[in-house]
Amino acid sequence: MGQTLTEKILDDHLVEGELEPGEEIGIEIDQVLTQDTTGTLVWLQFEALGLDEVQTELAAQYCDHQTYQFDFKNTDDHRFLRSAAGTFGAYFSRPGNGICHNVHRENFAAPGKTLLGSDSHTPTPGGLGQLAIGSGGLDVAVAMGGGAYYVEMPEVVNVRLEGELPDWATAKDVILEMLRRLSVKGGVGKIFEYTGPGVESLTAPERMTITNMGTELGATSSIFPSDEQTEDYLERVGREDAYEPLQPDDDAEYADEITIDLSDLEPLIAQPSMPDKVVPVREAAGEDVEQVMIGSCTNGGYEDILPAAKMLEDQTIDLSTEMIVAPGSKKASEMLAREGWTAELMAAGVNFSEATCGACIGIGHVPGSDSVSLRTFNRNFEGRSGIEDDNVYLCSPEVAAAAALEGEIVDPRDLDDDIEAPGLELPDTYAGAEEDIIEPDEAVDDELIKGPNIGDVPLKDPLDSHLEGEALLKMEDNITTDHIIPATQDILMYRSNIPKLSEFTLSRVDDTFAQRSLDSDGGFLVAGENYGQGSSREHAALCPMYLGIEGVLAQSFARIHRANLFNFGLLPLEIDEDTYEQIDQGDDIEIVDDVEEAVRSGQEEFTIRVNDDWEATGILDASAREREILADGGKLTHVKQQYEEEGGAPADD
Ligand code: MIC
Ligand code: SF4
Repeated sequence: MGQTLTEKILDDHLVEGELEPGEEIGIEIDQVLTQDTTGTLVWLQFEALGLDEVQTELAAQYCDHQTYQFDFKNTDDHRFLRSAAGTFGAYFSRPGNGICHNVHRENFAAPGKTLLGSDSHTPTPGGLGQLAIGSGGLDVAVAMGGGAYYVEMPEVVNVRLEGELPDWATAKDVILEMLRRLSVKGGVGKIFEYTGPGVESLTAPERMTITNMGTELGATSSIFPSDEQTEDYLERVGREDAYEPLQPDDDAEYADEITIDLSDLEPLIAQPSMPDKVVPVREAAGEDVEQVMIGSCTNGGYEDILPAAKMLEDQTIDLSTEMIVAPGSKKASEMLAREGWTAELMAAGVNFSEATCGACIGIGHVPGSDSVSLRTFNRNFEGRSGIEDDNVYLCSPEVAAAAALEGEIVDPRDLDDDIEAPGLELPDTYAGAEEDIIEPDEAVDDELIKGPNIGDVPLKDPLDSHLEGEALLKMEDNITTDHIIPATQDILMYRSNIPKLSEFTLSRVDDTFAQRSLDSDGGFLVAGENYGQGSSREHAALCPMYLGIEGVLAQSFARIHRANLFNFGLLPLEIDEDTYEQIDQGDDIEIVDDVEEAVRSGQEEFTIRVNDDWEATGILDASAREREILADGGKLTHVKQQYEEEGGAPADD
């Protein structure tokens, strides 16, 4: 039987398990990436594991999320990261050089390689035929030390593309269409593999807009074949040697198939406040727009900003609208500046930011109260922009530029005839910002530099036999990691200081939660479906652990967050809808079984006694490896024990 492209790459990297959907597999990781807001913990854990040198082919440390350095704590984090990259042997991309996914795709991404990154949008270079997966930082640290990465073998779904995009429809509309059809939960446990005759019409950057935002489907990853378009892009970024043609076999078998006819697509928009609330732009037309932003790892590339610049050339944006461009990489920024496009945009009334994530997580350019912000980003979770009741819409750069011109949401097909569809144009060569990546052998530092805000990673005791405590918080479906640990400026600066950061845990849901948790002796979280969707930040498990939370009872879990719960020793039990409905906040929860023994022995059903009155079942669906991690009190302790047993060998199980 033929293989899918995913299976081919996994087969090449398989160190444990079988490629059966639902089975846990261990794979070898070729490249890792990390960024400034997850990276400090990655390196602190790398250090705590006693590792002293990067073992993967390549490791890259980016400084991209908080580059305005509002506080010395951010600057200290960046200095620590530079020192860690120098000490342990990683590339270091300087603050302001751009968003990890953009800079990685320009400089390092390669077809056929595996990439693990402590950022949920790590799947971006799937658009170049790389198998790239997002994970918590501890998994990245272990992989960087030479250990395998463990993941549930996903179902591989064939997304068959037919036709070609018409004028004004873009790659963003392809992924918005996927979200419209499948929802933010539709990709859990899946890899989307794009095939079919429509694939060849999409350039590599367009493909990477699609694979980037596949994360919003909850997917493990998304991937395109590596073909002439891949080769063309790699030539333009000056890395033709990295090219390797890769296709699925003709008789590959997929778990499911979805067909999208590109020629049927039209401009789409995700309405506030979920990326899957997608409608045709014409349905949202007429809404006043106060702020327009082009940028992010989804649509912040040179190829994304150029169409908007062409639309705005010799035009002026509406007087009631502010427009900001935040390029995804400094290279893109430098190229646009050298070609004169920055000046064109400025003349039209647009402002430029440095290349950063920034506004995507509410750092700078926070929308005004009761106003609409239209962004080319990938997430519009409520409050993520930095104001609680925000109205953020997600769309393509073309739709964003159209709104800036008109001051309201408008389908660009309804603009005056003198604004032509700009189409997509790649530069002959991507050149610029060559000095902003420090290679491991040019490292500035060879020892760790820790400022006063950089603490240790707290450890948890091994799992208890008896777990009991209050249901401290009951939450609804689709709780995001932005709810659990927000990434806004006031909070982000404590990413390396867990005791302080944990004070903000779930504050956006209930600001009494952290104190109540500390005051109670243990306790549980209760949630609906898809708990922990969104970011990879392991702080969303680590901080509840620090506050004494024992476990989470949820109808279902998002993939990365579920892994993070195991990594930090929190018991994730699945409950059914009836149980969810019946448990109230404040109820007393007791896990009746001998928990440690049951976890280690492979028991799946756990008895939950509520208020000493009624009982329900919680399911622990976990591999033997995950069970050991949980019972040992988390992965850091577990892996350390293994290293000791193996005489310090840098390897996972
Ligand atoms: C995000 O888009 O939410 C982030 C900020 O990039 C996160 C990483 C983080 O929390 O540091 C992600 O996507 O994993
Ligand atoms: Fe940065 Fe936003 Fe992309 Fe996350 S989604 S990496 S915050 S640009």
